[in-house]
Amino acid sequence: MQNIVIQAPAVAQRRTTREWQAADAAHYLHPFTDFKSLAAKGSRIITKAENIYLWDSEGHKILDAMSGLWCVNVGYGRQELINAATKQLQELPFYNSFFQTATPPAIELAELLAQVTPPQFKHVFFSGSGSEGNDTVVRMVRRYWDVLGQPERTVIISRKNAYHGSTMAGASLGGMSGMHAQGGLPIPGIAHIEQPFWFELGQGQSRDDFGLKAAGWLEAKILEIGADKVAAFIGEPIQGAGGVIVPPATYWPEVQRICDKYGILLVSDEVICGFGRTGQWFGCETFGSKPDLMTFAKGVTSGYIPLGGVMVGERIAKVLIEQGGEFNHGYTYSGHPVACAVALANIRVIQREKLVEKVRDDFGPYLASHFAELAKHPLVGEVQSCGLMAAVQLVKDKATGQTFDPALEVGMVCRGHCFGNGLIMRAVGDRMIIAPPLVITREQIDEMVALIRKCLDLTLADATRHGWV
Ligand code: PXG
Repeated sequence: MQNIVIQAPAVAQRRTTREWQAADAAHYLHPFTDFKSLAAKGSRIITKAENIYLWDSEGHKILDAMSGLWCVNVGYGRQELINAATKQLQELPFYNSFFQTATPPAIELAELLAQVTPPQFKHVFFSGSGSEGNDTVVRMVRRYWDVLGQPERTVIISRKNAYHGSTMAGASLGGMSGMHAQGGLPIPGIAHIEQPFWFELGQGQSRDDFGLKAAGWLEAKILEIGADKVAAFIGEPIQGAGGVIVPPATYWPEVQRICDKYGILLVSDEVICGFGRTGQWFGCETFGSKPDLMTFAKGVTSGYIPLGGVMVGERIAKVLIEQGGEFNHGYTYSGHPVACAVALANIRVIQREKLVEKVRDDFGPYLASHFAELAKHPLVGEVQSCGLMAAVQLVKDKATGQTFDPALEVGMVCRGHCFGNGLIMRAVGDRMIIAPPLVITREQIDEMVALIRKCLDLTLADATRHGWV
């Protein structure tokens, strides 16, 4: 990929930007969006993509440092994935896996997933998305305990500021207060503990001490509820949507020890961390836990087509298979043949191009060294990175770590500069985050970091002008 000039693929411009925006505002309700304010402003219309770049309807080229939405791991425009979809659409565009039937791509993908996931996983349950995967998790862990004759074990412990999706169960597991405030959430039987966010909750302690303390909140919650009522603990290895919160190294091994001590199931939500993002195939391998269930989505198909699911560890699979009888759960698109065919092609690309190893040995450390330099910027309070996900925390006072008044929305100011300068970077409050495609080159990392630095400079100039710093 080195030194290749990336061209925009040709796309016929069917309408002008204004026409797209007008039709969008008239008919399309976007996810997580203030409908009225977007209609007034107009959406940015993305029309094409290649490698790590997007183009909008005005012809602007944009470096997509968010991999679409944490998913386009192998980059845009990969012919193998396109061919796999085309071939499968021609051969068998759909058949279900309900009534004692299956399709070859779903079977082959189940087999391949058993190979690339940690050894405790031999079985998979497919869904259409990460949210549906986590709905499956809730039903499956409760069913497991029921079959074992412990139906009172229903409570699932999660964390504040976690993101596990937007369905009723997914949003309940998640710890986003804005989501709980709408639609009568969380559903019963979900409890939340504090997150392992050192910058916010742990300053004054070493990261390692804080990691043990944060894991201790799990034990305290188990004791408060009663271990005989707790079914499982669920967490993202690194909280993604919460702001790329990389936990201290001590955190996950201690969580594992606590789950083992009380016999509680451990669920690793790998929707973002899976398929190479952290420099191992799955985030639990980077952080040293041995989950019983693993939710996946996004990177399994590099987002080319929707697919999600749950890897089911042998501890649970054995009980459900041998003693469980019928599991009354499933989706029309569980094991969708086209999605599974694309996933197979995607995983083979990741294997053949050794993307996981490259993230671990090359791109991850290279990105980390660049981010260590960004840490010197006057607006930056801390940087965090792991593999190809990273965060920059913006602060008012670098010396004391004092944060900005959230009402100033400094993160959004910075995000505005990114948008204006050809870079897609997310703002979570005042935490600026990235998760670029795993095919990014060193040259492209240089380009991305130069853009980030420029946008930090522009944000600092704004903050200085307004008297915020
Ligand atoms: N678990 C995790 C860890 C996720 O990040 C889901 C589950 C739900 O997946 P689906 O496929 O149902 O969306 C996710 C999704 C953001 C953002 O703003 C993150 C996600 C989705 C939308 C926005 O960072 N993650």
